Amino acid sequence: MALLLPDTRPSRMMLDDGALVLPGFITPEATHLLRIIEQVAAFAPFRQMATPGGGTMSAAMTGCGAAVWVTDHTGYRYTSHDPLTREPWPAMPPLLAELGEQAAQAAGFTGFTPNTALLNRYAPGSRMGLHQDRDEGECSQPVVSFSLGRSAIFQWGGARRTDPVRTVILHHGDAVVWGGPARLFFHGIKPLGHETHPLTGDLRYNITLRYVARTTH
Ligand code: MD6
Ligand code: FE
Repeated sequence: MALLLPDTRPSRMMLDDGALVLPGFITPEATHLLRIIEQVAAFAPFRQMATPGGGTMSAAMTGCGAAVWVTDHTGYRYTSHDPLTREPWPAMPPLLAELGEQAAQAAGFTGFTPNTALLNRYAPGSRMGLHQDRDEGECSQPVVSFSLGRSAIFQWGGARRTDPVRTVILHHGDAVVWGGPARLFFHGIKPLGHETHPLTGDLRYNITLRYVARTTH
């Protein structure tokens, strides 16, 4: 019963200059965040999006805020409307933006004003290949990520795809923040195993908060 063990990890783990894990940072708000995910998904359902290469994303995605990252056979972009429902994406819940700002602050980034939250849902076997977050049209603000439910193995590389990759386990309640010199570093998620979490069963959710400056309809 992992939940009954005290969390003895340090309150911050540096990955690189500008990148760190804040273990347990959002644990007190975890059930609230899971409820927010449910509410967003009721309007903008999770879906496995097509990729330009002809495949589909392994994780199911949705989001909220002024714009949300989408992919289809034509490429990646941020849209103001959900291509599935043709409605505007659900508004950013104030708690999400506040927690994002607090996590960024704890990591030394002041003035983070997230206007998009991407929600990822991982089932057993779901993964996210090594990638950079670089469709935002600006890099001055950090990315803040919250992990909920099942744990996952996070891969942390460097500025080049071929740089050595380290692994870190991200648990329910953990936040990761990166920006500054690490803002465009490669990272990914290894295929999820089959254990279960008391709150989410065999699923893992990830919320990434960003500031996006470049948006289409
Ligand atoms: C995930 N996250 O943790 C995938 N990107 O499920 C990301 O790709 C990610 O966690 C940018 C910043 C934080 C992240
Ligand atoms: Fe990413």
